Amino acid sequence: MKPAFETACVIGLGYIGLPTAAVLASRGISVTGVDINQRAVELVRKGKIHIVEPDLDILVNGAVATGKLTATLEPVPAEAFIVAVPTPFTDGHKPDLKFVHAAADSIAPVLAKGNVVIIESTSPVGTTDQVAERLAGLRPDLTFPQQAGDDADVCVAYSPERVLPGQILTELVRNDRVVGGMSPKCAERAAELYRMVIQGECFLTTSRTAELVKLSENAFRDVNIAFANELSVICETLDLDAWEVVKLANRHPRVNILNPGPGVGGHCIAVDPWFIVDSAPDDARLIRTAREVNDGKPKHIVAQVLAACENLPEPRVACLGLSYKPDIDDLRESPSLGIAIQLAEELPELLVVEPHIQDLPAALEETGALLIDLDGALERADIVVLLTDHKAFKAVDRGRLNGKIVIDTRGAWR
Ligand code: SAJ
Repeated sequence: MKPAFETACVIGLGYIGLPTAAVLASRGISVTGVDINQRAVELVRKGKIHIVEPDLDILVNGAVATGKLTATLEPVPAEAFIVAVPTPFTDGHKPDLKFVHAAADSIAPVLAKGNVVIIESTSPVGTTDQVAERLAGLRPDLTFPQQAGDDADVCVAYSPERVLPGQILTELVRNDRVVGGMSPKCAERAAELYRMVIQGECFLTTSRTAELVKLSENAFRDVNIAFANELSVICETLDLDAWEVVKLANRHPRVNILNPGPGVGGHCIAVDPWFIVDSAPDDARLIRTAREVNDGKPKHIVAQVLAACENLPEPRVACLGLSYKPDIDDLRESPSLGIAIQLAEELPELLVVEPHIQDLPAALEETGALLIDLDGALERADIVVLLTDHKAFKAVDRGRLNGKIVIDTRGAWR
């Protein structure tokens, strides 16, 4: 029997698009990955990758070697199009959909009757409808779901990715998927594609519901982390150990407080809740406050470190970790990086340890901060600030911290 889909085109070869393209290809679908970044395209063509994610290099290499995965700068005709491009926000925390719109515009010329277009990029409610409007404007020869419902020539759907960086390949296959169609047939067609590759279940709904489901998942986590972060500041005021309070409270059968930290980073949880705030500013009070609490945490840590420096004639501070969470190289929206930059601007000298990068990002490099290895930093520093709980840092022999001021923002050395 002919498979439901034989060809797919994935727009955006980043943390979501590239693993998705590789997984589809590994199931026998002929996949073309598309990116505006020439270097990413060239690397994928050679079976190599431009991001760090466990096992992704092997999967991409295998898919390219079998001829099932290739990469180009422009979309090519395919039965399914998956849009997995970034959705950043502007300075005023407003969603910036320019990449999604550009992706839609780029696939319009190659669309054909019977195709399905799926948006995976995290997007404000109504984005899928907007994409379908753009496509209809560019292709008056085809019908779209807003015009013809289930009878449309092209199906349009929204299905959010929900994979955790560091475990993308496992979660891509195992997680359940919410598949929202602009019509029931659109949802069903999109689900047919995912069923070819995932072991989790597909839950079908409307595109607008699926859009808010995704935003709600990340806003839920953000609110819960904000609770932990607020509690940690309260504990400091009361001179209590926040991690002990959390650990003991979590012995209650219905309590599960998350870990306090230096703030919330990454391109998802620190961004997506603002899309809800933007859609319903008067109603999203808790969601907005959670963002403010989490965004306020780095400033609090900087003040803590500077206060510790005041007691030393020539304080030498080492920041351990720049990535937004452990054992990855992703510095996007990282509170650890923000803290290091602020400290480097305030202090005459700052040592930085980040085993997952070769060079400091420009904003930190400009301050004169020095990237060194863990041993060197522990030898030289009198104040050690643990910002990201990489495995290598957690394994540090506590004896090496004796005599130093330790600011452990993750509770990793308790
Ligand atoms: N963090 C804490 N304390 C915690 C948990 C996390 O401070 O107890 C911090 C982390 O250090 C990090 C930030 O929160 O800076 C976010 O990390 P994360 O591991 O919670 O999530 P992400 O951003 O890597 O991935 C999230 C996931 N969403 C949810 O868990 C609801 C993932 O499933 C999504 O697919 C992803 O966002 C996304 O792409 O939207």
